[in-house]
Amino acid sequence: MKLLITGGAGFIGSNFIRYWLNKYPLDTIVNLDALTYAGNLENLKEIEENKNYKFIKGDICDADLVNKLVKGIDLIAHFAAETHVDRSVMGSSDFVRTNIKGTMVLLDAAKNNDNIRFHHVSTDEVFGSLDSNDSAFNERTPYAPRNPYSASKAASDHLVRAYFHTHKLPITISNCSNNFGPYQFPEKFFPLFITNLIEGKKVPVYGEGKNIRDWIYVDDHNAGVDAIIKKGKIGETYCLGGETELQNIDITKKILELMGKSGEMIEYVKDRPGHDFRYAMDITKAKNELGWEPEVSFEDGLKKTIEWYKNNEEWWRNIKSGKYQDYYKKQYSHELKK
Ligand code: NAD
Ligand code: TDX
Repeated sequence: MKLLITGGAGFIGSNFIRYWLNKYPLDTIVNLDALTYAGNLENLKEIEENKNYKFIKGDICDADLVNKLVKGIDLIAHFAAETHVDRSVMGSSDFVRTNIKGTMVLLDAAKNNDNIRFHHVSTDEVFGSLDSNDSAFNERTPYAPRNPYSASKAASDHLVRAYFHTHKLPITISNCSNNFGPYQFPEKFFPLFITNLIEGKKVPVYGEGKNIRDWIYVDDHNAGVDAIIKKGKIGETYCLGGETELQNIDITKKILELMGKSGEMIEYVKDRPGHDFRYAMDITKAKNELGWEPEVSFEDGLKKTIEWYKNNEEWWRNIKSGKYQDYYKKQYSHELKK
Protein backbone atom coordinates (compact mmCIF):
# COMPACT_ATOMS: atom_id res chain seq x y z
CA MET A 1 0.00 0.00 0.00
CA LYS A 2 1.13 3.56 -0.70
CA LEU A 3 0.20 6.01 2.05
CA LEU A 4 0.18 9.79 2.19
CA ILE A 5 0.56 10.86 5.82
CA THR A 6 -0.13 14.49 6.64
CA GLY A 7 1.44 16.04 9.74
CA GLY A 8 3.92 13.17 10.04
CA ALA A 9 6.59 15.38 11.60
CA GLY A 10 4.40 16.05 14.65
CA PHE A 11 3.90 14.00 17.78
CA ILE A 12 1.32 11.37 16.83
CA GLY A 13 2.10 11.36 13.10
CA SER A 14 5.82 10.64 13.62
CA ASN A 15 5.00 7.83 16.05
CA PHE A 16 2.50 6.52 13.47
CA ILE A 17 5.07 6.47 10.66
CA ARG A 18 7.55 4.59 12.86
CA TYR A 19 4.79 2.16 13.91
CA TRP A 20 3.60 1.60 10.34
CA LEU A 21 7.00 1.03 8.69
CA ASN A 22 7.91 -1.33 11.49
CA LYS A 23 4.73 -3.37 11.06
CA TYR A 24 4.35 -3.09 7.27
CA PRO A 25 7.91 -2.67 5.95
CA LEU A 26 6.88 -3.19 2.31
CA ASP A 27 4.46 -0.25 2.33
CA THR A 28 5.54 3.16 1.05
CA ILE A 29 4.98 6.39 2.97
CA VAL A 30 4.99 9.98 1.74
CA ASN A 31 5.00 12.40 4.66
CA LEU A 32 3.58 15.85 3.86
CA ASP A 33 4.27 18.33 6.64
CA ALA A 34 4.60 22.12 6.66
CA LEU A 35 7.07 22.04 9.57
CA THR A 36 5.19 24.60 11.62
CA TYR A 37 6.51 25.23 15.13
CA ALA A 38 5.09 21.77 16.03
CA GLY A 39 6.79 19.81 13.25
CA ASN A 40 10.28 18.46 13.83
CA LEU A 41 12.23 16.17 11.50
CA GLU A 42 14.34 15.05 14.47
CA ASN A 43 11.26 12.96 15.35
CA LEU A 44 11.94 10.77 12.30
CA LYS A 45 15.71 10.70 12.21
CA GLU A 46 16.01 6.93 12.41
CA ILE A 47 13.86 6.36 9.32
CA GLU A 48 14.92 9.24 7.08
CA GLU A 49 17.17 6.88 5.06
CA ASN A 50 14.46 4.23 4.66
CA LYS A 51 13.91 3.78 0.91
CA ASN A 52 10.16 3.35 1.43
CA TYR A 53 9.87 6.74 3.14
CA LYS A 54 9.85 10.20 1.60
CA PHE A 55 9.43 13.59 3.26
CA ILE A 56 7.83 16.55 1.45
CA LYS A 57 7.84 19.94 3.11
CA GLY A 58 4.55 21.53 2.16
CA ASP A 59 1.23 22.90 3.24
CA ILE A 60 -1.97 20.85 3.11
CA CYS A 61 -3.75 24.04 1.97
CA ASP A 62 -1.62 24.05 -1.22
CA ALA A 63 -4.06 22.39 -3.65
CA ASP A 64 -1.56 22.13 -6.54
CA LEU A 65 0.98 20.33 -4.38
CA VAL A 66 -1.61 18.06 -2.77
CA ASN A 67 -3.08 17.14 -6.17
CA LYS A 68 0.35 16.12 -7.41
CA LEU A 69 1.12 14.10 -4.28
CA VAL A 70 -2.07 12.04 -4.28
CA LYS A 71 -1.34 10.45 -7.68
CA GLY A 72 -0.90 6.72 -7.11
CA ILE A 73 -1.74 6.95 -3.39
CA ASP A 74 -4.02 4.27 -1.90
CA LEU A 75 -4.71 5.90 1.45
CA ILE A 76 -4.45 9.32 3.05
CA ALA A 77 -4.05 9.26 6.84
CA HIS A 78 -4.69 12.85 7.87
CA PHE A 79 -2.94 13.89 11.10
CA ALA A 80 -1.90 17.46 10.21
CA ALA A 81 -3.56 20.10 12.35
CA GLU A 82 -3.05 23.02 14.65
CA THR A 83 -3.49 21.19 17.95
CA HIS A 84 -2.84 23.30 21.03
CA VAL A 85 -5.97 24.59 22.75
CA ASP A 86 -4.15 27.48 24.50
CA ARG A 87 -2.84 28.75 21.15
CA SER A 88 -6.37 28.62 19.73
CA VAL A 89 -7.50 30.84 22.62
CA MET A 90 -4.92 33.42 21.53
CA GLY A 91 -5.96 33.28 17.85
CA SER A 92 -8.21 31.10 15.70
CA SER A 93 -7.02 31.84 12.19
CA ASP A 94 -4.30 29.17 11.81
CA PHE A 95 -6.77 26.66 13.25
CA VAL A 96 -9.52 27.54 10.78
CA ARG A 97 -7.05 27.57 7.89
CA THR A 98 -5.23 24.29 8.51
CA ASN A 99 -7.91 22.26 10.24
CA ILE A 100 -10.85 23.21 8.03
CA LYS A 101 -9.48 24.49 4.72
CA GLY A 102 -6.56 22.04 4.75
CA THR A 103 -8.93 19.13 5.30
CA MET A 104 -11.13 20.35 2.45
CA VAL A 105 -8.14 20.53 0.07
CA LEU A 106 -7.19 16.94 0.94
CA LEU A 107 -10.77 15.72 0.55
CA ASP A 108 -11.07 17.35 -2.88
CA ALA A 109 -7.79 15.81 -3.99
CA ALA A 110 -8.90 12.37 -2.74
CA LYS A 111 -12.28 12.70 -4.47
CA ASN A 112 -10.79 13.84 -7.77
CA ASN A 113 -8.29 10.98 -7.91
CA ASP A 114 -10.18 7.67 -7.98
CA ASN A 115 -11.78 8.06 -4.54
CA ILE A 116 -8.68 7.42 -2.49
CA ARG A 117 -9.39 5.94 0.96
CA PHE A 118 -9.30 8.76 3.52
CA HIS A 119 -8.75 8.29 7.24
CA HIS A 120 -9.31 11.41 9.33
CA VAL A 121 -7.66 11.65 12.75
CA SER A 122 -9.84 13.62 15.16
CA THR A 123 -10.35 14.24 18.83
CA ASP A 124 -12.76 13.65 21.70
CA GLU A 125 -12.89 17.43 22.22
CA VAL A 126 -15.48 17.80 19.42
CA PHE A 127 -18.10 16.41 21.83
CA GLY A 128 -17.63 19.24 24.35
CA SER A 129 -17.33 18.89 28.11
CA LEU A 130 -18.81 16.34 30.53
CA ASP A 131 -19.92 16.77 34.14
CA SER A 132 -18.76 14.28 36.77
CA ASN A 133 -21.81 12.01 36.46
CA ASP A 134 -22.37 12.17 32.69
CA SER A 135 -21.87 9.04 30.58
CA ALA A 136 -18.73 8.90 28.46
CA PHE A 137 -18.81 10.17 24.85
CA ASN A 138 -19.64 7.64 22.13
CA GLU A 139 -20.12 7.70 18.36
CA ARG A 140 -23.70 8.98 18.74
CA THR A 141 -22.89 11.88 21.10
CA PRO A 142 -23.94 15.20 19.52
CA TYR A 143 -21.11 17.58 18.67
CA ALA A 144 -20.71 20.51 21.11
CA PRO A 145 -17.19 21.95 20.75
CA ARG A 146 -16.36 24.82 23.11
CA ASN A 147 -12.98 26.22 22.06
CA PRO A 148 -11.65 27.34 18.66
CA TYR A 149 -9.44 24.24 18.34
CA SER A 150 -12.28 21.79 18.95
CA ALA A 151 -14.68 23.86 16.84
CA SER A 152 -12.26 23.67 13.90
CA LYS A 153 -11.78 19.91 14.37
CA ALA A 154 -15.58 19.47 14.58
CA ALA A 155 -15.97 21.36 11.29
CA SER A 156 -13.35 19.12 9.68
CA ASP A 157 -15.17 15.97 10.88
CA HIS A 158 -18.42 17.27 9.39
CA LEU A 159 -16.71 17.95 6.06
CA VAL A 160 -15.22 14.45 5.98
CA ARG A 161 -18.66 12.90 6.56
CA ALA A 162 -20.21 15.25 4.00
CA TYR A 163 -17.77 13.98 1.33
CA PHE A 164 -18.78 10.41 2.18
CA HIS A 165 -22.49 11.15 1.78
CA THR A 166 -22.26 13.58 -1.12
CA HIS A 167 -19.34 12.23 -3.13
CA LYS A 168 -19.20 8.63 -1.89
CA LEU A 169 -15.60 9.21 -0.80
CA PRO A 170 -14.45 6.13 1.18
CA ILE A 171 -13.73 7.69 4.55
CA THR A 172 -13.30 6.64 8.17
CA ILE A 173 -12.86 8.87 11.23
CA SER A 174 -11.28 8.24 14.63
CA ASN A 175 -12.04 10.47 17.62
CA CYS A 176 -9.38 9.80 20.22
CA SER A 177 -8.79 10.97 23.77
CA ASN A 178 -5.65 12.72 25.12
CA ASN A 179 -2.38 11.11 23.99
CA PHE A 180 0.93 11.00 25.81
CA GLY A 181 4.32 9.48 24.99
CA PRO A 182 7.66 10.22 23.31
CA TYR A 183 8.14 13.15 20.90
CA GLN A 184 5.23 15.21 22.26
CA PHE A 185 5.90 18.93 21.91
CA PRO A 186 6.73 20.39 25.33
CA GLU A 187 3.84 22.84 25.40
CA LYS A 188 1.41 20.02 26.24
CA PHE A 189 0.71 18.85 29.79
CA PHE A 190 2.94 15.74 30.14
CA PRO A 191 6.10 16.90 28.34
CA LEU A 192 5.89 20.41 29.80
CA PHE A 193 5.66 19.07 33.34
CA ILE A 194 8.33 16.39 32.93
CA THR A 195 10.85 18.70 31.24
CA ASN A 196 10.18 21.54 33.69
CA LEU A 197 10.97 19.19 36.58
CA ILE A 198 14.21 18.01 34.92
CA GLU A 199 15.13 21.69 34.57
CA GLY A 200 14.30 22.31 38.25
CA LYS A 201 11.32 24.51 37.34
CA LYS A 202 7.82 24.44 38.83
CA VAL A 203 4.83 22.92 37.03
CA PRO A 204 1.87 25.21 36.17
CA VAL A 205 -1.41 23.51 37.16
CA TYR A 206 -4.41 25.36 35.71
CA GLY A 207 -7.11 26.33 38.25
CA GLU A 208 -7.38 23.76 41.01
CA GLY A 209 -6.21 20.86 38.82
CA LYS A 210 -9.62 19.15 39.07
CA ASN A 211 -10.17 18.83 35.30
CA ILE A 212 -10.35 15.28 34.00
CA ARG A 213 -8.94 13.78 30.80
CA ASP A 214 -8.94 10.20 29.49
CA TRP A 215 -5.29 9.38 28.71
CA ILE A 216 -4.01 6.95 26.09
CA TYR A 217 -0.43 5.99 25.25
CA VAL A 218 0.36 7.15 21.71
CA ASP A 219 1.17 3.65 20.34
CA ASP A 220 -2.25 2.43 21.44
CA HIS A 221 -3.90 5.29 19.53
CA ASN A 222 -1.88 4.42 16.44
CA ALA A 223 -2.77 0.73 16.75
CA GLY A 224 -6.41 1.88 16.82
CA VAL A 225 -5.93 3.90 13.62
CA ASP A 226 -4.27 0.84 12.06
CA ALA A 227 -7.25 -1.34 13.07
CA ILE A 228 -9.68 1.15 11.51
CA ILE A 229 -7.65 1.31 8.29
CA LYS A 230 -7.55 -2.48 8.02
CA LYS A 231 -10.92 -3.49 9.49
CA GLY A 232 -13.07 -0.35 9.81
CA LYS A 233 -16.30 0.03 7.89
CA ILE A 234 -16.32 2.76 5.24
CA GLY A 235 -18.28 5.84 6.33
CA GLU A 236 -17.99 4.99 10.03
CA THR A 237 -16.59 6.82 13.03
CA TYR A 238 -14.76 5.05 15.87
CA CYS A 239 -14.14 6.45 19.36
CA LEU A 240 -10.71 5.54 20.75
CA GLY A 241 -9.53 6.14 24.31
CA GLY A 242 -7.40 4.78 27.11
CA GLU A 243 -10.19 4.08 29.63
CA THR A 244 -8.02 5.98 32.11
CA GLU A 245 -9.79 9.03 33.48
CA LEU A 246 -7.62 11.10 35.80
CA GLN A 247 -7.67 14.55 37.38
CA ASN A 248 -4.75 16.77 36.34
CA ILE A 249 -3.67 17.18 39.96
CA ASP A 250 -3.47 13.41 40.48
CA ILE A 251 -1.31 13.01 37.38
CA THR A 252 0.87 15.88 38.57
CA LYS A 253 1.38 14.19 41.94
CA LYS A 254 2.21 10.89 40.22
CA ILE A 255 4.81 12.59 37.98
CA LEU A 256 6.32 14.33 41.03
CA GLU A 257 6.50 11.01 42.88
CA LEU A 258 8.11 9.12 39.97
CA MET A 259 10.63 11.93 39.49
CA GLY A 260 11.46 12.19 43.20
CA LYS A 261 10.11 15.76 43.57
CA SER A 262 7.96 17.33 46.30
CA GLY A 263 4.59 19.10 46.16
CA GLU A 264 6.45 22.41 46.47
CA MET A 265 7.10 22.18 42.72
CA ILE A 266 3.38 22.71 42.01
CA GLU A 267 2.33 26.21 41.04
CA TYR A 268 -1.42 26.80 40.74
CA VAL A 269 -1.94 29.30 37.90
CA LYS A 270 -4.87 31.12 36.29
CA ASP A 271 -7.26 28.72 34.60
CA ARG A 272 -7.58 28.31 30.81
CA PRO A 273 -10.59 30.33 29.56
CA GLY A 274 -13.53 27.99 28.87
CA HIS A 275 -11.50 25.05 30.20
CA ASP A 276 -13.46 21.87 29.39
CA PHE A 277 -14.07 20.05 32.66
CA ARG A 278 -14.06 16.39 31.67
CA TYR A 279 -13.51 14.15 28.64
CA ALA A 280 -14.20 10.40 28.67
CA MET A 281 -14.55 7.89 25.85
CA ASP A 282 -16.77 4.82 25.54
CA ILE A 283 -14.71 2.57 23.25
CA THR A 284 -17.16 -0.36 23.09
CA LYS A 285 -17.66 -0.05 19.31
CA ALA A 286 -13.93 -0.16 18.53
CA LYS A 287 -13.50 -3.13 20.88
CA ASN A 288 -16.41 -5.10 19.42
CA GLU A 289 -16.01 -4.28 15.73
CA LEU A 290 -12.23 -3.97 15.40
CA GLY A 291 -10.96 -6.23 18.18
CA TRP A 292 -8.82 -3.29 19.30
CA GLU A 293 -8.21 -2.13 22.85
CA PRO A 294 -5.48 -0.14 24.57
CA GLU A 295 -2.67 -2.34 25.85
CA VAL A 296 -0.26 -0.02 27.68
CA SER A 297 -1.28 0.70 31.29
CA PHE A 298 -1.16 4.32 32.43
CA GLU A 299 1.59 3.53 34.95
CA ASP A 300 3.81 1.77 32.35
CA GLY A 301 3.18 4.46 29.74
CA LEU A 302 4.04 7.21 32.21
CA LYS A 303 7.27 5.49 33.31
CA LYS A 304 8.30 4.97 29.66
CA THR A 305 7.47 8.59 28.84
CA ILE A 306 9.47 10.01 31.77
CA GLU A 307 12.42 7.78 30.82
CA TRP A 308 12.23 8.95 27.22
CA TYR A 309 12.38 12.64 28.18
CA LYS A 310 15.25 11.92 30.58
CA ASN A 311 17.17 10.10 27.81
CA ASN A 312 16.43 12.65 25.07
CA GLU A 313 17.31 15.94 26.70
CA GLU A 314 18.87 17.33 23.54
CA TRP A 315 15.60 16.83 21.64
CA TRP A 316 13.47 18.90 24.02
CA ARG A 317 16.16 21.39 25.03
CA ASN A 318 16.56 22.29 21.33
CA ILE A 319 12.82 22.87 21.17
CA LYS A 320 12.58 24.88 24.37
CA SER A 321 15.50 27.07 23.19
CA GLY A 322 14.09 27.39 19.65
CA LYS A 323 17.29 25.89 18.19
CA TYR A 324 15.45 23.03 16.43
CA GLN A 325 14.16 25.40 13.77
CA ASP A 326 17.69 26.47 12.71
CA TYR A 327 18.02 23.11 10.95
CA TYR A 328 15.05 23.85 8.70
CA LYS A 329 16.30 27.32 7.94
CA LYS A 330 19.46 25.71 6.53
CA GLN A 331 17.77 22.74 4.87
CA TYR A 332 14.91 24.64 3.26
CA SER A 333 16.41 28.10 2.86
CA HIS A 334 15.46 28.18 -0.84
CA GLU A 335 11.79 27.79 0.06
CA LEU A 336 11.89 30.21 2.96
CA LYS A 337 13.31 32.92 0.69
CA LYS A 338 10.22 32.79 -1.56
P1 NAD B 1 1.21 18.13 16.63
O1 NAD B 1 0.84 19.55 16.88
O2 NAD B 1 2.29 17.48 17.44
O3 NAD B 1 1.63 17.94 15.10
C1 NAD B 1 0.91 18.53 14.04
C2 NAD B 1 1.75 18.40 12.78
O4 NAD B 1 1.00 18.96 11.68
C3 NAD B 1 3.08 19.15 12.83
O5 NAD B 1 4.13 18.34 12.34
C4 NAD B 1 2.86 20.36 11.92
O6 NAD B 1 4.05 20.81 11.29
C5 NAD B 1 1.86 19.79 10.92
N1 NAD B 1 1.06 20.85 10.27
C6 NAD B 1 0.38 21.85 10.88
N2 NAD B 1 -0.21 22.64 9.95
C7 NAD B 1 0.08 22.10 8.74
C8 NAD B 1 -0.25 22.44 7.41
N3 NAD B 1 -1.00 23.52 7.12
N4 NAD B 1 0.21 21.67 6.39
C9 NAD B 1 0.98 20.57 6.67
N5 NAD B 1 1.35 20.21 7.91
C10 NAD B 1 0.90 20.96 8.94
O7 NAD B 1 -0.15 17.31 16.74
P2 NAD B 1 -0.46 15.87 17.34
O8 NAD B 1 -0.67 15.99 18.79
O9 NAD B 1 0.49 14.91 16.80
O10 NAD B 1 -1.92 15.60 16.69
C11 NAD B 1 -2.05 14.95 15.43
C12 NAD B 1 -3.52 14.81 15.11
O11 NAD B 1 -4.17 14.04 16.13
C13 NAD B 1 -4.27 16.13 15.04
O12 NAD B 1 -5.20 16.05 13.98
C14 NAD B 1 -5.00 16.21 16.38
O13 NAD B 1 -6.19 16.97 16.28
C15 NAD B 1 -5.30 14.75 16.63
N6 NAD B 1 -5.42 14.36 18.06
C16 NAD B 1 -4.45 14.70 18.95
C17 NAD B 1 -4.57 14.28 20.28
C18 NAD B 1 -3.50 14.59 21.31
O14 NAD B 1 -3.70 14.31 22.48
N7 NAD B 1 -2.37 15.14 20.93
C19 NAD B 1 -5.69 13.54 20.68
C20 NAD B 1 -6.67 13.22 19.72
C21 NAD B 1 -6.52 13.63 18.41
O1 TDX C 1 0.50 23.96 31.59
C1 TDX C 1 -0.55 23.29 31.61
N1 TDX C 1 -1.23 23.14 32.79
C2 TDX C 1 -2.40 22.44 32.89
O2 TDX C 1 -2.97 22.33 33.97
C3 TDX C 1 -1.09 22.68 30.42
C4 TDX C 1 -0.38 22.82 29.09
C5 TDX C 1 -2.27 21.97 30.54
N2 TDX C 1 -2.92 21.87 31.73
C6 TDX C 1 -4.18 21.11 31.78
C7 TDX C 1 -5.23 21.53 30.75
C8 TDX C 1 -5.95 20.23 30.47
O3 TDX C 1 -6.98 20.04 31.42
O4 TDX C 1 -3.88 19.75 31.47
C9 TDX C 1 -4.89 19.16 30.65
C10 TDX C 1 -4.26 18.70 29.35
O5 TDX C 1 -3.88 19.86 28.63
P1 TDX C 1 -3.26 19.80 27.14
O6 TDX C 1 -2.06 18.92 27.15
O7 TDX C 1 -3.14 21.19 26.64
O8 TDX C 1 -4.39 18.97 26.37
P2 TDX C 1 -5.94 19.28 26.08
O9 TDX C 1 -6.28 20.70 26.17
O10 TDX C 1 -6.76 18.33 26.90
O11 TDX C 1 -6.00 18.84 24.52
C11 TDX C 1 -5.26 17.69 24.08
O12 TDX C 1 -6.07 16.55 23.95
C12 TDX C 1 -6.95 16.49 22.87
C13 TDX C 1 -4.50 17.95 22.78
O13 TDX C 1 -3.71 19.10 22.92
C14 TDX C 1 -5.46 18.06 21.64
O14 TDX C 1 -4.75 18.26 20.42
C15 TDX C 1 -6.25 16.79 21.56
O15 TDX C 1 -7.20 16.86 20.54
